[in-house]
Amino acid sequence: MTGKKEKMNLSIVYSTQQTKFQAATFSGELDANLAKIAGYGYNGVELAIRDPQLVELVELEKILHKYNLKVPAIGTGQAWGEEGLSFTDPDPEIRKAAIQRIQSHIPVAEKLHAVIIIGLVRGILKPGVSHPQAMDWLREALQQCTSRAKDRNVRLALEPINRYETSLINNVSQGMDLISDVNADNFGLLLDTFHMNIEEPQIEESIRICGKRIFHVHVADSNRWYPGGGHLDFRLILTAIFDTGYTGFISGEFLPYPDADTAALENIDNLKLLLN
Ligand code: LER
Ligand code: MN
Repeated sequence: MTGKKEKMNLSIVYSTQQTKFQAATFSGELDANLAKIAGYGYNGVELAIRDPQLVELVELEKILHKYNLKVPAIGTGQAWGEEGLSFTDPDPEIRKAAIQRIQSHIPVAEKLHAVIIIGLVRGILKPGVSHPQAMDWLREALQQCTSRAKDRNVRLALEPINRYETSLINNVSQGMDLISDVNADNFGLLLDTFHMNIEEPQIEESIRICGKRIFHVHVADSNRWYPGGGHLDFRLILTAIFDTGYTGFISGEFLPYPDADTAALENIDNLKLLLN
């Protein structure tokens, strides 16, 4: 593999609260799950956190330290999924609450050296809201959040998400346009291979276009199973990612099929095999 990484940083999504989101492979008892994740060979865990107020940070750090796990990224989509908070809601109070919620992640992200993910908290196009209006709200919200995060050296990564989940930023080209509009060094993209397979004309070319703006990566196969469970070519995809100079984590976000443990093991086995 050109652009080969000697040691791939591998993480997997863990939800700190119960969630309806099906592709959070692990959720539930913290210590037991992090023990499992580390035992499988992962060196990181991506934390899905609905509200940082609900997280016992000292306890969390203790357990992360015990299992020698890093936290590359914090997922925030449950604020949308469970509470309906979004940057583009027609109700200004909801938009304000969404901005405050994302800003409340900044101290935790700073402590854990994690990127804050902007997934569905950007919202969907609600009835009565025009696309240009939603994009204005989105840009303003991101400017407020990135400028607050900058003081703490925290980065934000917006995830292009496929058209069946939102109509706001589905692909890399729209994401890169938003990056130039927001105009902040600490704002980049999270590339998710499941969404890319639906939306990108050519996955490796889109990865190349992002270059240094790749702040985080989610892997799932074409059917959102673990890599190897579908028909994506992860050798080509990982090569393109590492060729940009990316040294961050490759984070598994896939369905817990046939079960969470098998999926986590298959992911790590299959990705490590690509290095040999
Ligand atoms: C979250 O990372 C994601 O990929 C979305 O599909 C969530 O709805
Ligand atoms: Mn994702």
